[in-house]
Amino acid sequence: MRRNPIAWRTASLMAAATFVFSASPMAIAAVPTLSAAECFTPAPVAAKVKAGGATVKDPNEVTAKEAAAREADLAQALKAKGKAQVQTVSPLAAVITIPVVFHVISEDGTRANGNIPDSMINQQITVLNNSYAGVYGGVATSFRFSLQSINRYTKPAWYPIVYNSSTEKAMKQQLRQGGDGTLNIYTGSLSDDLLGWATFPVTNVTTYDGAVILAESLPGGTASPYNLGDTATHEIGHWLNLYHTFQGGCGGSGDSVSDTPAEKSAAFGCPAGRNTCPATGSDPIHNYMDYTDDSCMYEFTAGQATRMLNAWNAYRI
Ligand SMILES: [Ca+2]
Ligand SMILES: [Ca+2]
Ligand SMILES: [Ca+2]
Ligand SMILES: [Zn+2]
Repeated sequence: MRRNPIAWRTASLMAAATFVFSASPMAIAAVPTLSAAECFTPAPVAAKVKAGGATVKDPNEVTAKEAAAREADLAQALKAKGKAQVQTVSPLAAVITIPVVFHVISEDGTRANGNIPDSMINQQITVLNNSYAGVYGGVATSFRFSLQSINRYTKPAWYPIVYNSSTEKAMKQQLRQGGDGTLNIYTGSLSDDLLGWATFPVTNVTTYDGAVILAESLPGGTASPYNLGDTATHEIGHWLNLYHTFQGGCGGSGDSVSDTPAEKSAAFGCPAGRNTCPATGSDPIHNYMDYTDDSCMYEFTAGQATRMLNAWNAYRI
């Protein structure tokens, strides 16, 4: 990805600091391979960045080791619940409606500083329902979304929301609602040029669980070309256990989904015909789990739908 060199220098310093003082993604990457029996997976975080955006460390990067540990954990968690691995999804037979709680964080109550209107949130829910139903393209997944409440907070100390900060953790601890299958979404201005980040599902869901989304990326927002609501679509894909389409690059098991062609690196904009790996198929630039513009991404695959349903069965019910 492209980075502003000055911003990247600052970000590198921040990365060094977080490595020392907190459980940063770098620290997580250093965790040795976990056996399935240990049944423990750290809660890594996945994100989406703007083209040219700097980031502390691309938080989406999961090492091959960690991906392998997570696969073993998924199989173990399904077994522990006495559930069989689903091979294909019949969406009409398995519609799961996810309760959604919105937390709108604002610095001072103005739209410019986070206080987005209800209309943007309602449109976001519509976009989520359409994207996960395959209305814009791709397959229909099992998932639909139901808005439970919109909670507003004017609190300068929480603004902007700083990725992996003690403030973010404390805020979520105070605000998170519902059980393992309740989707808590936090909106605001974000650190590190990030569009959003989300937690992957784990056996023991904590108060850190949820998705953080740039407020102006919601439909009708100002974050063009990322203002059609697909940052939320993407982050919720992570919340349901999907990796980026470019996870692992051209080699290995990639994103652990067989029907998404391997992709060497994130795609930005909408590069038609991009083909960065020798494996069959052009890069999946229209997939919600790439980094392309919102107008360019419009599909999930059958393999992703199956992966999400298995993760739901393993971790969120
Ligand atoms: Ca794949
Ligand atoms: Ca290819
Ligand atoms: Ca789209
Ligand atoms: Zn991501």
